[in-house]
Amino acid sequence: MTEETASHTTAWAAALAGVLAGTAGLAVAELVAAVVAPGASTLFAGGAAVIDAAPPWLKDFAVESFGTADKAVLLGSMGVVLALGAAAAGLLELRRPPWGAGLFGLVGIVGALIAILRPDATATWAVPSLVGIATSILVLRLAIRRLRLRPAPDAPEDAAGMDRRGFLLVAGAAAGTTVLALAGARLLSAGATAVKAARETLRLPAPRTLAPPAPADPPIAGLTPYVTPTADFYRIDTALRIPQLDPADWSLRVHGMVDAPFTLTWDELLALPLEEHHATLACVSNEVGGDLIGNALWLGHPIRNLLERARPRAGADMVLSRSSDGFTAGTPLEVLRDPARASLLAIGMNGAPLPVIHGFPARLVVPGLYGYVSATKWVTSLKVTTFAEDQGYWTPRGWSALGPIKVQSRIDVPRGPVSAGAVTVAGVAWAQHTGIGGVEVRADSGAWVPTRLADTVGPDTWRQWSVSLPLDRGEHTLEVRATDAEGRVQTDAKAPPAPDGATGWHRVSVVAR
Ligand SMILES: Nc1nc2c(c(=O)[nH]1)N[C@H]1C(S)=C(S)[C@@H](COP(=O)(O)O)O[C@H]1N2
Ligand SMILES: [Mo]
Repeated sequence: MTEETASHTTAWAAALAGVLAGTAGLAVAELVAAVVAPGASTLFAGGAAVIDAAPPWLKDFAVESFGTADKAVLLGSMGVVLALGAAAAGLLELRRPPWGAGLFGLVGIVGALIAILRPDATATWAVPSLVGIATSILVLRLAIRRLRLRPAPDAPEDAAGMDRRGFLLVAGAAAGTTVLALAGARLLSAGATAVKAARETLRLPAPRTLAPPAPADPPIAGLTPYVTPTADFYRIDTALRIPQLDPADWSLRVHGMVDAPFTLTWDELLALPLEEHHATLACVSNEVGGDLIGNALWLGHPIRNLLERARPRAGADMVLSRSSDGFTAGTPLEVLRDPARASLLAIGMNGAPLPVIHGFPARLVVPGLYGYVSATKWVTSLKVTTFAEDQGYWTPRGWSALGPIKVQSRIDVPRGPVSAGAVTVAGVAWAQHTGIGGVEVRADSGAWVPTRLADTVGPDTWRQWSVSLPLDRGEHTLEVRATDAEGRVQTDAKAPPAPDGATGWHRVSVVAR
C-alpha cells in the first residue's frame, strides 16, 4: 500500500469513526431521555428548536411541499447535517486532536442548552445530551487512537500506522451500543403506552346537549363527506414528539386577569355538563384548493362557562391558551365569551375520546377562527390577558394576531378526465360562524351558474355543493366562488397563506372526451 492510499484509508476510517461515535452518542441520549424525560432527547429537543426558529416562509414551504411528512423530512435533514458534522469531527480528531472531541463537546453543550430552554423543561433535561456526548467523545478518542499508532520500526511497509483489529473492535462496540441503546429507549418509552391505554379505557360521559344529526352526504363519488372521518382529519402542529398526557395527571389552570382563578381536574371536567357541536376546523396554512380543513363532531364543555367562573377583569381582551409543550394561541376574549358561539374545551371527536395527535385529553375548538389562534391541543392553561401584553406562538413568527377564517370554496369533483355532456361539478365551501349563502361555478370564464347547496347543521361547518354543467369535448377551466350568509362574495384577489389566510378562487382544468 502506498503512503497516499494508506492515508486515504485512514481518513475514511476517521470519518466513519466520527459518524459511529455520533450515532452511539445520540442513541445513548435517546435511552437516557426515555428515563429522564422523553422531550429531552437531543434529536427531538433540537428538532423542536429548529421548528420554533423557522421563519413563516419555511413553515409554509415545509407544510406545502411535504404535508404531514414535514417532520420526517426535518429529522432526515438533521440526520444528514449531523452525519456530515460527525464525519468532520472524526477527521479533525485524526489531524488536530483534540479538536474533533472538542467539536463534539460543543455540539453536546449546545444540545443540552437547547433542551433546558424548551418550554416544559427542567434542569435534568441537560442530562441526555451530556451523557450522549460523553459517549461520543469516548468512542471517538478510542477509535482515532487506533488510527494514529506509529508503525513499529520493524513493521512491514503496508502497516500504515493503524491498529486495524483494535479499530474494528471499537467500531463494532459503538455500533452495538447504538443498537442496544435504541432498543432500550424503545422499551422504556412506556409513557406513550400508558396514555394509549388510558385513552382506550376511557368512557366519555353522555352529552347534556346533543348536536342535530349530520345531513346525509349527496351521492356523488369523490365529494368530500360532511363529517371527516377521524382517520382522515388533517393534523398540523409543532410537536415533533406528541405530548403524552395521562388524564389522571391532566389539569387546566384558568388564571391571569381574573378575580377567581382555579384549576380544573379531569374528574371535575367530566362532571360538568358536556355539549356536542359540529365545527369545521381550518388551518391558516391551507392553500386555495388545499385540504388542511376538516369537519368533526366535537364533545366538550363551553369555554365561556369556565371564563364566567373565573370572572375576567375589565380591560382583558385575550385568552392565551397554552399546551403542555409550550404552544400558545391568543384568542379574543369576547369570541370565547360569546353565548352564541359554541367554543369548547373538547374531549371528544366524532364520538370517541380525542386521538392523541388531535390533543388528548383536551383541546380547544372555536368555530370561525383558524386553528393557530384558537384550537390549542393538549391544552393545560387559559390565561386571561391582553393583546398588548401577550402573543400567541405564531404571531412573532409573521402571522397575524387575529385569525378569523376567510370565505373559501373548493372543487372536489371532477379532478380527472370526464365524458363530454352533462358533467357533475361538486365540492365544499366554508365561512365558519357566518355560514355559506351560495356557491357559483363557471366554465371557461363564462356566466356564473348557481349550485345546489347540501344541508348543514348550522353556520359553523362547511357546506357541500353540486351542479351539472354542460361541457363540450376539449379542455375546460372550472372556477368556483362562494358567498357567505351575509352576502360577502369570495374575492379572487390572490393572497398567500401568511399572514392571515390565503384568498383567491379555486380553479381546476378538466378534459372532456
Ligand atoms: N399544542 C398545539 N396545538 C395546536 C397547534 C400546535 O402546534 N400545538 N397547532 C394549531 C394549528 S396551526 C391548527 S391548524 C390546529 C390543527 O388541529 P388538528 O391537528 O387537530 O387538525 O391545531 C392547533 N393547535
Ligand atoms: Mo394551522
